[in-house]
Amino acid sequence: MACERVYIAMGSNLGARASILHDAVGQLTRCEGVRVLQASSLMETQPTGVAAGSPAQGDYLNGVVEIEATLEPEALLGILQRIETNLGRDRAAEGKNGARTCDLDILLFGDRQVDTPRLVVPHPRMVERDFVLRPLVEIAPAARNPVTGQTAREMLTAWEIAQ
Ligand code: PH2
Ligand code: MG
Ligand code: MG
Repeated sequence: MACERVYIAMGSNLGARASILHDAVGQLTRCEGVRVLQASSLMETQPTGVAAGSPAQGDYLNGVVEIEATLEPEALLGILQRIETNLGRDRAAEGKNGARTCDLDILLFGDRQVDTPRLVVPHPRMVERDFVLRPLVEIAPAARNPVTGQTAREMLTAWEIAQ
């Protein structure tokens, strides 16, 4: 199976955020079929998309990890969900956009496009999220979205113009 360059967004706004995210990278390092290449710095960001009337949430730490993967996207998704669970994530309890100990989302998977009920790649909301684009630009400004043709740098510039 081919080797793909993959970017994964990380977020945490519950518990010991920095050590949880470092632990997530450590667990990725030990996964077969995954080679961690680099990780961005962690950025403190305000939670977005919190539904009106739902409990207040703490700020997130967000970052992006670059890996090489010799796995299929769905297999990598399974690994990421297992790491989230290992790090205390309880999807059943948290609700949509609720606070979470660890969220790991596939942003880009080489030039692959995936659209299944479980997984959509490139991540459809990455262009709206500066908490994803800023750390991505830090480590991979030239990473390209195969659907739009935009680089990470161009996506962040477009986000900034739209504000
Ligand atoms: N993740 C969300 C919803 N809102 N806001 C910030 N600042 N950071 C996140 O990682 C984040 C969010 C859904 O996964
Ligand atoms: Mg997620
Ligand atoms: Mg997410």
